Amino acid sequence: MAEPIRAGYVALVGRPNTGKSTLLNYLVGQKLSITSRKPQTTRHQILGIRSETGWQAVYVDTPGMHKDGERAINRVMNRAARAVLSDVDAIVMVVDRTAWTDEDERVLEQVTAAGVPVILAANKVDLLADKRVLLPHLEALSQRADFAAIVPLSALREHNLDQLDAAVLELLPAREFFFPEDQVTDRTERFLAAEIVREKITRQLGDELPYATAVEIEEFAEDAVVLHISALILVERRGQKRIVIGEGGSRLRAIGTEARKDMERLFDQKVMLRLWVKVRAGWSDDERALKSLGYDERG
Ligand SMILES: Nc1nc2c(ncn2[C@@H]2O[C@H](COP(=O)(O)OP(=O)(O)OP(=O)(O)O)[C@@H](O)[C@H]2O)c(=O)[nH]1
Ligand SMILES: [Mg+2]
Repeated sequence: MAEPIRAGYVALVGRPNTGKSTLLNYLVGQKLSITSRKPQTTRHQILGIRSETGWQAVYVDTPGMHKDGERAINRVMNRAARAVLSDVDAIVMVVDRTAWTDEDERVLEQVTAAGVPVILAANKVDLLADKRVLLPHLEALSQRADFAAIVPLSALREHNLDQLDAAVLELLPAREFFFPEDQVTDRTERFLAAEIVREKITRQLGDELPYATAVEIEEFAEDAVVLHISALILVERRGQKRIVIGEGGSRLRAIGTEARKDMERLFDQKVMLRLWVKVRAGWSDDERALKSLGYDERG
């Protein structure tokens, strides 16, 4: 008898910076979700859809859950991560190697409260100097909750990802596909373009401009030869605008060059990218302004 078709939603959750988005990108084989070494890179929930013969896993990348709920943007981001938990068929909780922090503990509380099977992924094992610490640590982790599986892996080096696949597949219910086989995300190309610009800002300027920028796409139009994209970079203060533009416009050019290359790869097309920088004071502390920029629970 033929195996039944399986499909399900799988949330990737964890505290900031554990590698959730890196993992999503490798799972779907495309760079959909932006990543950086700065915590709180992901602000929006994004789906990465993986379709194989007989099964479809709809991965949900979420903003890292963290303790500091003071600013509006942080509250909105925590809410987004929590809201998804009860609606999925499985959860992959991502932790960083052998560390176990208060934030991990809080994530675990939320995750177990959701009543959904949880796979624990111990990511970044490539960075472990002494691999012998891993086994006793994984054993200790298994005491913390009733995990469906515990998988040590490296999203960056693509180690042990098949073991994660196998654990996820076990938890997918027998069900028809949710999305057409060729669809890889729920997000528009405009959204992906804005995120690429934000990634380059975060990577190039993260230390100077933590979380103070947002990106809006003002034009996204295709002619016979090239895709024209104009993006507006919003910052909170004039000094930040100067930093984003840089000496004689050099920083903005570097951001633009990197972003354009990624866009050309993702959209498989030549891209003409224009960037603008504008000050919009207090945008990240005002929940209403965030909503108008698309930062609500749904993203
Ligand atoms: N060495 C190593 N680095 C990794 C691995 N996975 C992710 N990273 C790095 O860890 C950093 C954070 O990765 P992200 O994927 O942005 O982490 P995240 O959990 O999505 O972070 P937030 O969206 O901020 O919650 C980046 O610099 C990644 O390159 C891994 O397996 N090994
Ligand atoms: Mg992320």
